[in-house]
Amino acid sequence: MKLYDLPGPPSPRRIRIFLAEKGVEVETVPVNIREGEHMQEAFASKNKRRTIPALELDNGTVLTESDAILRYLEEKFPEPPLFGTDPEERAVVNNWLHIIDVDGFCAVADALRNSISRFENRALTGSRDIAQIPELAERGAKRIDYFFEDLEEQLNGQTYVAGDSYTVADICALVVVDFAGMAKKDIPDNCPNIKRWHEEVSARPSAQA
Ligand SMILES: N[C@@H](CCC(=O)N[C@@H](CS)C(=O)NCC(=O)O)C(=O)O
Repeated sequence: MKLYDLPGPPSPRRIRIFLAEKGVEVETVPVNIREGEHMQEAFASKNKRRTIPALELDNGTVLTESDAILRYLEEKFPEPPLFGTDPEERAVVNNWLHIIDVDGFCAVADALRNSISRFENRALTGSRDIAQIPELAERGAKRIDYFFEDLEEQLNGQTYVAGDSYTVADICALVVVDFAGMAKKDIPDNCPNIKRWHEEVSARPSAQA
């Protein structure tokens, strides 16, 4: 198994934290997306979507989406369970993974990629050139506020995003909250639950991955 990876960007970090929580080491291949290495044939022939992370399995299959990679790794390395331990907990984890991705990750990506000059004509990841839309950056920033509001409410009275156990929902939420910081959206002062939770999950050794 090989993980195409780079320290810094949010999506590969989800996989590294997950692997660290599992105590599993995987061969990694750095792909420097800042220098356009993902557009070169060596990587593009492996992943035509030209994004990281990508996980190349031992049978040659290449998984290109973080969600699929995380679910594959959970099946391969079931201990400790990170997707919940019963149908109800799994359902809440899955529910929140969707919210974190759509309301959190996509909001931050819209805010950043539609405003920063480095992403001019690269407003979406992938092989296509796509123009920035400044209004989407504005809307993204507003959606980050709403995401914080919803996460704050979810963490009220419970330790972790999906309940009393640390799960992949905490990993993905941590990555999104730190990603929001890159868009200059820090945890708002009126979100004590997120602040308490963020301190706790950031203190786990896996958060350094
Ligand atoms: N669908 C992918 C998207 C991953 C993604 O957005 N990766 C970014 C880094 S965080 C990337 O590869 N960007 C390349 C680019 O900006 O062209 C997933 O969820 O795993």
